[in-house]
Amino acid sequence: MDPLKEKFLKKSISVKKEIKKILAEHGDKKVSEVSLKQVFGGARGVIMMFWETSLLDAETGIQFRGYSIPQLRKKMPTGTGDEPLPEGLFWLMLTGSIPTDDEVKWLSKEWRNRSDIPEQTFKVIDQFPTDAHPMTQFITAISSMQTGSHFTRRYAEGMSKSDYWDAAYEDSMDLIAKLPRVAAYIYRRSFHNGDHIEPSNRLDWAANFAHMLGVSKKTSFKNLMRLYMTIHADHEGGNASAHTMHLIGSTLSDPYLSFAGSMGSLAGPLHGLANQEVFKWIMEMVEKLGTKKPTNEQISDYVKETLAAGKVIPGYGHAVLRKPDPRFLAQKAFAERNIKNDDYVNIVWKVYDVVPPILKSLGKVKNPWPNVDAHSGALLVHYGLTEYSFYTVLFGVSRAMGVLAATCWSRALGAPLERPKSVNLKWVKEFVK
Ligand code: CMX
Repeated sequence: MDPLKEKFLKKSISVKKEIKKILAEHGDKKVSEVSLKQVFGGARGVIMMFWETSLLDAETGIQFRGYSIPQLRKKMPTGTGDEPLPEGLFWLMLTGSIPTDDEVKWLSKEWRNRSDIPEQTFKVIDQFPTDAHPMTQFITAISSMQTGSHFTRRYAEGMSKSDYWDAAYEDSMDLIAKLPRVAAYIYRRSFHNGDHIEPSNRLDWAANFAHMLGVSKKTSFKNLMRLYMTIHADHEGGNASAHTMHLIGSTLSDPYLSFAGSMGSLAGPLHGLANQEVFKWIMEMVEKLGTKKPTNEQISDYVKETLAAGKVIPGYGHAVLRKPDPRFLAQKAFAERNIKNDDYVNIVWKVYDVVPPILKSLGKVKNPWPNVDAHSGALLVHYGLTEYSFYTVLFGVSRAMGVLAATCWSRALGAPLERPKSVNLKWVKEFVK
């Protein structure tokens, strides 16, 4: 058994025992009461799911197994770069422990070994017009790789419930290993005339992805990809892409099909597609104003026009967070360390000054602060990745690690079919009487 699988098995057996005991003693305790407003309001704040890999606090932001992003930047192996390696985060999410340098090196190699793409996947992608949205190509490519699912094959062969975790682990490792190449293939065919770049057989997972994208040879671009892939990976279980993964996986649909569904959620503009929308919105502002150096007053007018047109300010607000997103702040700190005097980075920082007071003044926006999507576009454009319709695919490659680690946990803990209750208007009227 491989070292990560062995550690995960040991950890999941002890967690399963602990949960069994807690449920036996406290299973009937109430964790939340649901108001009618929450029934109509997207179930905000309703606790109804177990998600072991990360926990989101409204004030302090995301914690991966108890570690904040600044703590991860200090404690996680960085390999040959100076940002945490996503391999380390995946290890942490599965086992609860920060891996050693050697463990992370093993995982980089393991993912390289599993990264071959089935021939049909390239053919399927090639059937799309090159201007098909990259997320459409990505979701289809993920489904096309499902023919290699261990989970589906073993289920058909009569796999025991006690082995679900093992098959989910194998699929998760394969899928994560393959995604950067698939994503880079989509990028190069859509925006670089199909001039593809072969993977390296020595780079870590995120650096290899940076290499295959081929937009910049700078070491700091590889570091950006390491940071980007780490901070976008997981945001507890209730966000739309994670929840979709959890829901589909609970039917024992395999990790490939669950992940394809999860990416459909990520492709919505209120969720992951917001990173595309942010940059589109900034480009339109620059074009309208005729300058890449707008004043705060000009930005303020543009923000007010956007709101007056009945649109949201992309990259701002959050369903749970009530402070600037630490993932935004981590990207800002990266720009401060690595990028000097970039017009688009400067615009993002000015927008950060201008937007919160305006959103606060509306009196209805619960969180006027930037979320993860407000910054990434300006960093990517700096390195030459200007095609913003691709940005959500980057988010998706990273998100795979969180939702697949959580899927391994769900299968190991025997998570049942998810089936909350819905009601109709007749029920509501009788209830309020
Ligand atoms: N700009 C303008 N209005 C906003 C706003 C924003 N950025 N954020 C919230 N509001 C509005 C809502 O549209 C809602 O208005 P109505 O009552 O008229 O419908 C009101 O403020 C209350 O909303 P809320 O409770 O503060 O926010 P929600 O939990 O309902 O929604 C979110 C959260 C993220 C969908 C919302 O803030 C938004 O639309 N933001 C812009 C899109 C975005 O950046 N999404 C990315 C989120 C991070 C991610 O998943 O990647």
